[in-house]
Amino acid sequence: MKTELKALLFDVDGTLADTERDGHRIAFNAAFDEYGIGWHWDADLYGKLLAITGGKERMKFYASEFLHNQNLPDDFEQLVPELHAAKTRHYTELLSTGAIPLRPGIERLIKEARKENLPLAIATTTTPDNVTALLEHTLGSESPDWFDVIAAGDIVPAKKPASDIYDFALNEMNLAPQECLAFEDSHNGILSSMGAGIPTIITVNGYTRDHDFNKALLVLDTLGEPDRPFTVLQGNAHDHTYVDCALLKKLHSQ
Ligand code: XBP
Ligand code: MG
Repeated sequence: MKTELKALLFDVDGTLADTERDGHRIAFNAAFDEYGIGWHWDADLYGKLLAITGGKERMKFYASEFLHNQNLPDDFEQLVPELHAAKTRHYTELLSTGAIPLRPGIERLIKEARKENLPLAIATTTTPDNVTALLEHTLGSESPDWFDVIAAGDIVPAKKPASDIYDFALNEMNLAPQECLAFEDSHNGILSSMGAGIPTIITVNGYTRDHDFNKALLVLDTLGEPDRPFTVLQGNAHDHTYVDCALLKKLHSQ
């Protein structure tokens, strides 16, 4: 017998909102300027750096793989957490201006799931403050409470593509992976969600359109809206034109 759909788990960056190029990247550069270290990540370079999830990990990856650990600021290892705290400050300030909207269909689907008493959770590598800031400035100050679990950042030692953050969220909700659906936007993301055994729906973005999603339940450009249909890139959308709970139940029982 098929299990009932009992929860939806959302990634944040790239899935809830297009935060990377015009959000995180801008905040990293602002922190680099603040500390006068002479680094600048343009949009193309940042796409390559997204191979590594987590801001602190990404800075260390840049230093080792792109700068070959040459001419780094003094005490670089110790500076990374400080730089990252500055980056988080710049990023949350940027979000507070309303600069980054939610992606199409996200608010509608979250509100419909709430009406249907379908539990919600977050599983992300980003810093918890970033999640709260995004939710508060897009869905309102109460909205972090809409999620049974917000699993984020350093709460687990191994970030995506490891499955740890999804394993953590499932454990907190006391649910089996087959009782859930995950929403992701990237290869690292789906490795993590499917590594935890959760069937996954992908909405691609500019940085992830060409990633390998062959194990996904469905790959779309966006979740779509009634007046703004999604484009199906892979899988069967059962003649729906936007993602709602009815479609999710069909996909889940597939
Ligand atoms: C998101 C990330 C994050 C952000 C930065 O990956 O890679 O690292 O870019 O966040 P995913 P912090 O969407 O797969 O969770 O700087 O707060 O670490
Ligand atoms: Mg993501």
